[in-house]
Amino acid sequence: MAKVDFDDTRPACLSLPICDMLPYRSASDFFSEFGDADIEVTDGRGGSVRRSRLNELAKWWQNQSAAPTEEALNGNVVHWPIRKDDSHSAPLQSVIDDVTRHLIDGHADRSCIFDLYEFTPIPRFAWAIIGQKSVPVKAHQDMFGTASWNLLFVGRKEWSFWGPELSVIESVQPSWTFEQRPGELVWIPENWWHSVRYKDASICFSKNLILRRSVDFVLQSMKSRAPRYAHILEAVLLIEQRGKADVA
Ligand SMILES: O=C(O)CCC(=O)C(=O)O
Ligand SMILES: [Fe+2]
Repeated sequence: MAKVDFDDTRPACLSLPICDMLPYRSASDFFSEFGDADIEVTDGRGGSVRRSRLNELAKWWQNQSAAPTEEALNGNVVHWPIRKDDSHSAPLQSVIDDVTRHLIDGHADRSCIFDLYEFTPIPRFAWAIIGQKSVPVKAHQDMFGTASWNLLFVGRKEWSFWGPELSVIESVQPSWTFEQRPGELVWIPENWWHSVRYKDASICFSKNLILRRSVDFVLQSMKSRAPRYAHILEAVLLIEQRGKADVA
């Protein structure tokens, strides 16, 4: 497959043939494959809201029923964490891996530092994200100063971006706005503000990446917000330092 060349210090919307590689072709394929899954519904920051059956959410998604727990889903998209150690979501791990491999092929500096190691407690920061038509995702920067990719599988979304130098973006015009269509992958560089509006009910896959170039920032951010992750990152960095010392 061809190398994916783009400036990864700026937001990008890339047309990739990756949707052709997915094992399902439509939302109904997706829901019939994973409908039984007992999924964790999280808010946009990854905080757990509650658990739900994907089947219930499918009806809501298709606008055939109210949200299963209205207060939890009102104005929210559903983040379904994809994890190798969870039998329901594990099959989706290969999609996440394929997309990530495709993006980093020939660009090793785009790899996520955590993905270089196999230890079970390492978080993979990967999700399927499901949202209804018209849902707005408020402007935010992704967690801990990670970069991320977001591959749309079904639907249409409108994205707006603001530069990372801004501390407040209220009433500032976005520097870039575009529509994402199925098969297109949005690249979100570290600390770029972004907001999303769902033009259709949509399903996407997404993964956050700790890039080498911003690892100091991520570590500081994790130390203050999520010490558990900071400990894992420190351990990984220590292993790397020792590896270098052994070679020297
Ligand atoms: O719903 C979306 O696709 C946007 C998701 C997003 O920005 C996030 O999960 O951080
Ligand atoms: Fe985001």
